[in-house]
Amino acid sequence: MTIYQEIWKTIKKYDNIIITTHIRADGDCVGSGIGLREIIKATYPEKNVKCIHENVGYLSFLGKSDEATDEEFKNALVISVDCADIGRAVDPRLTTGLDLIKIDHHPNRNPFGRKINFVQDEMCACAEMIFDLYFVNKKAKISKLGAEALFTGIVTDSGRFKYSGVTGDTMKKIGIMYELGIDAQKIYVELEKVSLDELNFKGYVMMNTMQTPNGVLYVKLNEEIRNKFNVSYDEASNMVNALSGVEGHPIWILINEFSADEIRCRVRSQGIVINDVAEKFGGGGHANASGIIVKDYATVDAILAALDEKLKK
Ligand SMILES: [Mn+2]
Repeated sequence: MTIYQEIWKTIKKYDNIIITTHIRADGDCVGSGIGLREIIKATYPEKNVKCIHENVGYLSFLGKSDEATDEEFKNALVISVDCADIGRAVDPRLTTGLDLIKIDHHPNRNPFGRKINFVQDEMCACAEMIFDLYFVNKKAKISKLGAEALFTGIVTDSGRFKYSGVTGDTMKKIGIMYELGIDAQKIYVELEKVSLDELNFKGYVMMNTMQTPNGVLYVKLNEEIRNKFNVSYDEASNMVNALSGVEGHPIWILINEFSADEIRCRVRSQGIVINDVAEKFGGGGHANASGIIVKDYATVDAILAALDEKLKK
């Protein structure tokens, strides 16, 4: 039996299914969650399927999170999507269900699924895996919302199809989504909306970007700056992309002080592996996109020094 058949067999067995995502929601976790819910609902209309996710402004076009009681969790099959580590799960009740399946595309260091841990870390988005789950099952159906949710997951996690995880297969799946009637133009408009505050904030980030001796670009943000431009912590973190593509600066890092003793670093690179540095400092992620949470600026300086070492030639 393939892993897909195993997952479908498990889904078939349960009347109640709750899908959970990860904290600090992004397009892929919400897109994967809603996509999977829509697939199961369209395929088995009699089942009660919910998706629990954080409600994020720029993803509101996909709909609000469902709600589930403790009792509902206890009587449900729980499927976690796009969540590498159980500590990052959006709802701690995911372990209280009748069974727990993990579906994810990050390195599988924490296989918290009970029997099924379906992990493909070469995939550019978890939504691509969810699409496969739909596509391999000839009896499976999907709604337009489901296809749009999966499209959103792939578009956001692949940086608009620019990252290395994108393959011919990815694009074939996108082609099928277009055939399913998705309104891609509407989705791009939704994803790319910015407020005037965000525009001004982007200007601040660009003007205040600094570099280490060998050219690692970095910018430091804190609550005072976020408040000045009226942007949320997550909106500020997403600004890491504003530092990308600068010629001769293949590593960049956004340092975002979450609270007095919690400084979160988003490290990105082009062509240089940086998750080894992230792991050394207790973080992790992909080869070119990692995150690290530290307690003080002395550690931030050590991270900058370690990344700077990579550019020393
Ligand atoms: Mn993802």
